[in-house]
Amino acid sequence: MTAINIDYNGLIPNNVELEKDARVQKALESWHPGYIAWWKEMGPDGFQDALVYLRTAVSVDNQGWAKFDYVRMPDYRWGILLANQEENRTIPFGEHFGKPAWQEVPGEYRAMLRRLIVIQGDTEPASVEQQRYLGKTAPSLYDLRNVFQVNVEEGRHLWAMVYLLQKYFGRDGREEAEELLRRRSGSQDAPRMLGAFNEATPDWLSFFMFTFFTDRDGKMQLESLAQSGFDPLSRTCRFMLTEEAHHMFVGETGVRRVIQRTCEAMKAAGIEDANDIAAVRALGVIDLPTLQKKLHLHYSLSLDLFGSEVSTNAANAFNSGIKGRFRETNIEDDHRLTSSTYPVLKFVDGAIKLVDEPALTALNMRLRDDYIADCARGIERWNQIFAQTGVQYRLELPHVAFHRHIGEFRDVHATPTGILIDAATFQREKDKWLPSPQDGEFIASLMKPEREPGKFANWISPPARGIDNKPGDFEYVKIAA
Ligand code: BYC
Ligand code: FE
Ligand code: FE
Repeated sequence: MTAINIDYNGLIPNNVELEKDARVQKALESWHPGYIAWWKEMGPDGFQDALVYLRTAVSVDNQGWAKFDYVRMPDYRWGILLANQEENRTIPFGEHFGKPAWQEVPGEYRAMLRRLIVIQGDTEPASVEQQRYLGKTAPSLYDLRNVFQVNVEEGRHLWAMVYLLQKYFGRDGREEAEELLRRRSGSQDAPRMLGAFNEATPDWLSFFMFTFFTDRDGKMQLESLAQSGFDPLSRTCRFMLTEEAHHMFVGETGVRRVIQRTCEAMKAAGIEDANDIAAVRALGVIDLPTLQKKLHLHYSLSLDLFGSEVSTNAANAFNSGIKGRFRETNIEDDHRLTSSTYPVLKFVDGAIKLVDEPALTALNMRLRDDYIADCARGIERWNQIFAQTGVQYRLELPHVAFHRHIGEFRDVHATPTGILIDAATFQREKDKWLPSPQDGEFIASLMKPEREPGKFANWISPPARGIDNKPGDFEYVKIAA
């Protein structure tokens, strides 16, 4: 392994020997002011002068990954950090299987690679934009610090993709880097590229669901790109994945703490029926059916991020060695998929059926299946809380045909259990399945900031332990006077 320490001396911290590459260094330094301007305009609203107890990478190996310190967000050291280069790495799949991994962009795949890097890059600032107003209503300083940690790291993920564009794609790479700062989540004229990244994140329950479900799509896509035969992409994704784990931790434990608090409040008040929404809401906690509706929403939006079940884009990306499968190197097969098939859930003759498709074109479906299995494990961990607290309830993932806008099921309507219904029925029933305006108003009414160290809003439990093992009343954010 060739390990290079992170150089924190220049404007842009990095472990890619940027100082030896004047052209790229100059390109990144001239992109930097635009990035800071974007951060100030579209990053967290307020709090830019607050001291936030943030984690910064000091090395990319497993020991000593992180250093914690109080930082003002605009002073966060956004850097270019690649996982160490694996010696003699070979392309792990596709028609070039077994050949040495590429250190430069293969000319014939340039357009495809650029497109995937741009799509990946576009999601990162989009999520920061979506989370822009959450600071105002954070249920504790602990949670406030966590959303800011997620935000600075998503900002760094943008840097990771922009580095690849600037270093390997010349003038059009520079243009794409500018466009990444120009598009805006939810904008009419210049929206972000993928659907889920133009949706609102109106409250903290949405934020936790987003980091559980949508950041988990990020994990799956980054795992696939970490397999890439284009080695710089693989290395940068491998390091991003170590940050991604924290984002999913925030989501999983966030929802867990909401469930915990609701169950405890129900028990204390002697409420047995989780569907007695009025009684539960009167306790100032989030009722479980509303939680289930938020889950339906964020899960279905995240499923759309896998693209069409059957996709020639996906087949081409795999065949050419650009984008692999989830944990490709652990799979035991020929890694070429030229003759195998994969079962795909399709809409055929008015019914939902499993149909065998060529494995190469079914790669989006396969990744989505891996994603669903990963989600389901998380849901089961949440469901254990009901057993532990003695509340009769279960959270469920809805059927993949429910509430979809991309792929096989985009033109049909289905219930959360997968029964096909007509548009009028869906319209009539949808407030039972997805958050209604009234649900939104109720949740919004709970979103009152709690800024005293060690205190938490009534609707959420404290975390099991502090960040960096800090005590319960630690002041994670020092809000400037
Ligand atoms: N919305 O063959 P198809 C993350 C377009 S999240 C709008 O079905 P393909 C993060 C598609 O672009 C991870 N358009 O799909 C999480 C294509 O358009 P063109 C982000 C969509 O290409 C939280 C057409 O439909 N990374 O990191 O096989 C916080 C037909 O496409 C959508 C990646 O996604 C959609 N949902 O697969 C922060 C990895 N879906 O080209 C960050 C890179 C499809 O015909 N991206 N379309 O105009 C990819 O690998 C693929 O582009 C996709 C789509 C999986 C997204
Ligand atoms: Fe990210
Ligand atoms: Fe993330």
